[in-house]
Amino acid sequence: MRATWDIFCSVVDNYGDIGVTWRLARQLVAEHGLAVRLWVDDPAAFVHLCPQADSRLLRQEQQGVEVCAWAADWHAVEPADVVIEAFACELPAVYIAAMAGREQKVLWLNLEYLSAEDWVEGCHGLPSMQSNGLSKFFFFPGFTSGSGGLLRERGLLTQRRAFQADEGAREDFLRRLGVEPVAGALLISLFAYENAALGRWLQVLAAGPQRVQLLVPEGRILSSLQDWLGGPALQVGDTRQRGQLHIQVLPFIPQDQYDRLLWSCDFNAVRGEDSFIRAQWAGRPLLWHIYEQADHAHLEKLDAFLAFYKEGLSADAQVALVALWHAWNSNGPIGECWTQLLKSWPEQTTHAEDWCLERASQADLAEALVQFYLNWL
Ligand code: TRH
Repeated sequence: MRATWDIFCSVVDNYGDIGVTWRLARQLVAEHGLAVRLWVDDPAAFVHLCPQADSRLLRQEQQGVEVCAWAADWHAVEPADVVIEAFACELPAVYIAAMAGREQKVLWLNLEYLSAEDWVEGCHGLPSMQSNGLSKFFFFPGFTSGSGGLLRERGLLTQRRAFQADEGAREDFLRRLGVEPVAGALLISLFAYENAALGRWLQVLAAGPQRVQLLVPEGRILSSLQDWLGGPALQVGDTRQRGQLHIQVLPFIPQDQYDRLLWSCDFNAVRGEDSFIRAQWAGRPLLWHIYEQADHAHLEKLDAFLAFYKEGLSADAQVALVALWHAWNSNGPIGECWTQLLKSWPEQTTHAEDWCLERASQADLAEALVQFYLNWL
């Protein structure tokens, strides 16, 4: 009998919650042969990531995963062997009661947000006793072997390298997206929240010595882009040129295609959690727009990652990297910081690939979850 897994996803905002859980669910099915139900409380957000899905269906199978609507009026179901509440979402009370009453014991996990902070290793895997006698375990993704690891599908890096080694594949992919490559241009993808620093970066790119092609999937950053460009409201497919800078607005594309976009670009600006990890697997220099938290807690998270990521870079390259990421996340002088970063470009590029390979030597998150379950049994 295949072990059954229930993953609960409450979409708070944006696409990170559903992006992570949908990716994890597919991997547990494809690589570990598990029977997985993904409970989503916002079917429209799911359809955004999986356009072939139907948001009206209460249950549907997508890529081997049983995707279920997590409706407010919960109907009793038999709990699975393993239950994951993603990002501390609150499970239906009836379901929790059924978990406690189940003859065969249930492993209950809270999959936490990603952080490179030191305390993660100490908290990863800890149980917390609940009032009904069940234990809930905290499972922390992370960048070190003492954490739960990062989502990474088997063969991902092999596919990525083959794609990057094949210039024709890259051009075909971009053309299918409606992108005509600009000869000799540095290709940049931009996925971010609204960011007042954007205009200062674009100003420098427009006036810079090299052509730049900027691809912007539809999303929150478009309003900042619009502010800088002025003129009529931007639509998917629109292109604009300012000096050396060629801009194109792309549609929001399926996750697999988004990977290919990241693999195609020389530099990726990403955000949140999942796109941040995918950019690391792309092996190219990146810029992270971290999800803002109360009391600037996100800035500590940003620095914890930077402290780790910058290791191995020369002193000048470290300074340039940190300054750029700070400027992007704190409305700083990103134009000057970009110019500085370009001075260590070859080093930044090599470093991105080295970082990726090092992280890929750890167990991935799905594998770590399965192993945790087997150890717990
Ligand atoms: O959407 P996000 O900002 O999600 C955030 C973060 O997860 C954050 O930690 C969390 O607290 C908050 O949500 C609630 O960024 P993220 O995590 O990168 O998720 C975006 C998803 O969208 C990711 O799976 C990649 C995917 N994507 C596509 O599939 N196609 C696209 O064209 C683009 C731009 C993204």
